[in-house]
Amino acid sequence: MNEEYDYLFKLLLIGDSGVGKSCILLRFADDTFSESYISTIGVDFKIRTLVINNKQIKLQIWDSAGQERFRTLTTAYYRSAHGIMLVYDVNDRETFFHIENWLQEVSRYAASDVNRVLVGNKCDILNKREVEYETARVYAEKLGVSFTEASAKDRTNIDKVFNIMAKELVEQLGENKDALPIEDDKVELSAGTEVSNGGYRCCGFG
Ligand SMILES: Nc1nc2c(ncn2[C@@H]2O[C@H](COP(=O)(O)OP(=O)(O)O)[C@@H](O)[C@H]2O)c(=O)[nH]1
Ligand SMILES: [Mg+2]
Repeated sequence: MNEEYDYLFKLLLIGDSGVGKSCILLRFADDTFSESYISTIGVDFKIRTLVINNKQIKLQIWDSAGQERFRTLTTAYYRSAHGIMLVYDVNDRETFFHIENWLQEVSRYAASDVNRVLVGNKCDILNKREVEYETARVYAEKLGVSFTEASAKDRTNIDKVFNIMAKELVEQLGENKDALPIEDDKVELSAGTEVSNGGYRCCGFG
């Protein structure tokens, strides 16, 4: 098994269906984009490694893969997550209002010290905006979380949001990487599922 990393972080993408979570993941991990809905069954993750301050940061990023539509994400999905990306669509105010609900889920199921970032996706669309940048920025400030607008379509800030999360997580942990609750993931990864460029894998759910 390839152990050539200094940190392994498990990240989750959550938010309403259609906001672009799967596209964000595909853009970040594979640098591709699809105009259609990306529907998959079960829960999928992709891997990408970043280098920050000469440290190899391996990100295992999970996509809720349609389960969010039925609100059936539970402890199994949130378990052992280090960071959670809360995504809304800047052109759909409902998806922004629902961030509040997603935050409740996070506090119910995720670790209390989980890192959270707010991402307003689809900022490439210019004429349909329903959530002002400033509104979201102030909201994020109140929550004490980082905020970025992004576009999976034209690549704006996609690397940046993952870099922000990774940096915050490293800072949060300091050098104490033994504290990472990654035992479950290690078992799965050693079963031959790890692909350095991020192979998709369906793991079932629950
Ligand atoms: N214009 C634009 N469309 C996007 C962007 N990200 C995703 N989409 C589109 O939004 C739809 C839903 O995307 P998807 O990733 O499946 O959303 P999910 O349900 O949150 O995973 C698809 O038609 C995508 O092509 C973006 O940054 N800009
Ligand atoms: Mg999806």
